[in-house]
Amino acid sequence: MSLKAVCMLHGEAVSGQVFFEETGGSVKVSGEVTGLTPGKHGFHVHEFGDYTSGCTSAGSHFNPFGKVHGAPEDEVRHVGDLGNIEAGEDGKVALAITDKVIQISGPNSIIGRAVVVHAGVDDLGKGGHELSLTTGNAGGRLACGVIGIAK
Ligand SMILES: [Cu+2]
Ligand SMILES: [Zn+2]
Repeated sequence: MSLKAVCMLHGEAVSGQVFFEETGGSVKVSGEVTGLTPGKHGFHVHEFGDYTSGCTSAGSHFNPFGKVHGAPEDEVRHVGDLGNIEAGEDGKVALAITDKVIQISGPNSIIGRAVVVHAGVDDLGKGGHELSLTTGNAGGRLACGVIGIAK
């Protein structure tokens, strides 16, 4: 049996649907994001599934172990660090991510938290900017949504 979660992304120009499926120690992320500018955009799970003041209320990257920001493949990363998604000329991304750190059930569960898509590129902690080790300096929040249990 696999566990499933879903997140509807809402923003001014950007929208999307994100599906999560956990099987055998990894989570497959699929779905689509549209309305982006072509190129890379930071893509993270943030701490709070809270939209009271828009995407700002989602807080920081989901980081239950107090680590620094990194790339998805790094040993040291936030649980929520899913790196970048890359939009084509049509502004669309077909999501195809497999991650071994986020979980649908367990200590790294992302249920009730938020997905945020950023205006800029996540430098994966390596940009040398003062924000590199906290946010990847990925800029503003274009769209977000709360992650829920899917049927
Ligand atoms: Cu983010
Ligand atoms: Zn991070």
